[in-house]
Amino acid sequence: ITSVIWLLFVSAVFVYFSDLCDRKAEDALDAAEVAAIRGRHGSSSTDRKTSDLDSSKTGRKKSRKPGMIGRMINKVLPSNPNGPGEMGKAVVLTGEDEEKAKSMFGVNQFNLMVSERIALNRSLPDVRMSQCKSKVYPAPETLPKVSVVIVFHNEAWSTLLRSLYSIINRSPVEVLEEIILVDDKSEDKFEHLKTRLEEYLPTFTEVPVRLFRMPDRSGLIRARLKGAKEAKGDVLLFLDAHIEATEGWLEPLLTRIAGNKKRVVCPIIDVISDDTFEYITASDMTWGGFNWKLNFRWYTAPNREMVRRNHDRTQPLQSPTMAGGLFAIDREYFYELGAYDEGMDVWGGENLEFSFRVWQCGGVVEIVTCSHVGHVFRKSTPYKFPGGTATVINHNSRRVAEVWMDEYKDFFYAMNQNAKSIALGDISERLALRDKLGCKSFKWYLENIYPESIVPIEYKSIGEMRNPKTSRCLDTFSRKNGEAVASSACHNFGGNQAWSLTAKGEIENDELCLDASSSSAPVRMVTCHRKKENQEWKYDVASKHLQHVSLKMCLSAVTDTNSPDSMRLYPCQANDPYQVWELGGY
Ligand code: LR7
Ligand code: MN
Repeated sequence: ITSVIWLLFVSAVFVYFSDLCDRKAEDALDAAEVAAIRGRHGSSSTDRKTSDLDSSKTGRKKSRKPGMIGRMINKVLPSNPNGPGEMGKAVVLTGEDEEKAKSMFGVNQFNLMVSERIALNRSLPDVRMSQCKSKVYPAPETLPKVSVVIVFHNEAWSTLLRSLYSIINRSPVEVLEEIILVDDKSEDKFEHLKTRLEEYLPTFTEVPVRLFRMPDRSGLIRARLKGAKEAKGDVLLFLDAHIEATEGWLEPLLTRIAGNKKRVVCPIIDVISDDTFEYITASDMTWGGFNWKLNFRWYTAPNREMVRRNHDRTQPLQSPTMAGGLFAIDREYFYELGAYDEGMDVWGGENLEFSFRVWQCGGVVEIVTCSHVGHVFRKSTPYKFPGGTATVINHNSRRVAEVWMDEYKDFFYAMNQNAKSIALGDISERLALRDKLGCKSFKWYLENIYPESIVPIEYKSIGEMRNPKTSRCLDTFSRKNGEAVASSACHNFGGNQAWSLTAKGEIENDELCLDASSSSAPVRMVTCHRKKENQEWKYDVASKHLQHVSLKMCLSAVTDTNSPDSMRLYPCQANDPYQVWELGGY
């Protein structure tokens, strides 16, 4: 996420918008226009039993001509080409508004006031590569039908509804079987998600929008399982509840699945600014990876992937992992593969679990670069994690590591010693699934799908690096790329003191490698470049020396008086206790 977030600061357009599209105007429109549509399509809110939230049973008919995009809705919500946020432009508040917006920010962890000013059916630029626009896809009626599944907990009205409008208005009506909403027991104070939502959904006359409610807060994983269970379409398409689909987003995704049902496909996830709601296009050269903590991370895709695609950027990019929130999968294949791990709570981990499972068990994860969907990226979560954030995330990640990662789970635990003490739950069913599907090893996955991983494929040690003389351990102190490495009292918690000596002779902590460029300067931590050079070391088992290969000098735990809080190389000396290093897990 972080690699994309900086884009948010790119060129804000400072325009002042008056109150022409505030909440009140919107509400008035709701009542009048809703009545109009109901009249037109012969259904009314009284047709619907309140106990039955499934609004697809309200006798609505698809009224669009084949091949026609869902413009009907645009007739209902007038479009205002000069309105705030149109064409994906930033909305910047000033004065009192800005103050008020700040005080509301925490409710959703995005700028709710800005979101509410923007039309629910706002226009967006067509951000596709030009060659994508001229591609010809199979006729919509020949494509698999899709059930869109959106789960939400405490979502804002405007972002949820804008998600729906963008999907309906920018998809061929023939392929949309339904949109399934699953309310993961939003809190009562989110009143708009109750009756107001139930009454609004039948106004979507083009596509059934069905609402289900979880009886208890179940987390996004089990909420999605509920949505999937209700779905009738050939393809399941999961989306977060604060997205905006762009022109032509759906056809390329479905076409890939129609060609091979073992493809699990994601759009490019563009950034909708959490502050201005500006639509910012993300790079098509980015793929998904993960770090030792088992956080999903975006990285630049390697050149070999460009070569595989004959340098055609419109060809789908095979990605080691997916972000998790926005993807489509053949419905039968979803179940063949084991759906989701029901033992996972609230948020986190399921995206890596799904990615590993797809690859290890014979499928493919792709980013379809001709499909763009925007997502409101948030810097923190607005809702509670029952059981505690770290506990929940570590629980989920442990399940990923224990079921799918074989010996490489040691990297996760080295980063996260605490995780070991957190309950794992029963994983026997997931292990049986892996067995039943005859899935390949994690090593196979690293070798064949993700050789660029920062989890090294071949390694000699993973654990602390201790100097017994001082009982101090090599420590990153959470410093960043380019900064000096240091040592501190060994604490046995891993994390900043977790290091791996790789078979290539790198000494790495997550994505940073020990790097020495001169015999007089502090040893630094630099993003691993895999070219040996300043990052190649040799460990001598007999002397326990750690020698820098090109400088031919040894790492010493002696405190460098010239630059405290750093470490240096010294001429290698037999029997110097400060040059002795014990590598955990060697
Ligand atoms: O308990 C919950 N119940 C829910 O229904 C917690 C969340 N949710 C809903 C929530 O309302 C939202 O619609 O689940 C969806 C995802 O939660 P977000 O939007 O709060 O989190 P996120 O955008 O950071 O989530 C990313 O990582 C998650 C890990 O579990 C999921 O995989 C999300 O789907 C994923 N989102 C994306 O991939 C969008 C791109 C972000 C990136 C990278
Ligand atoms: Mn999200």
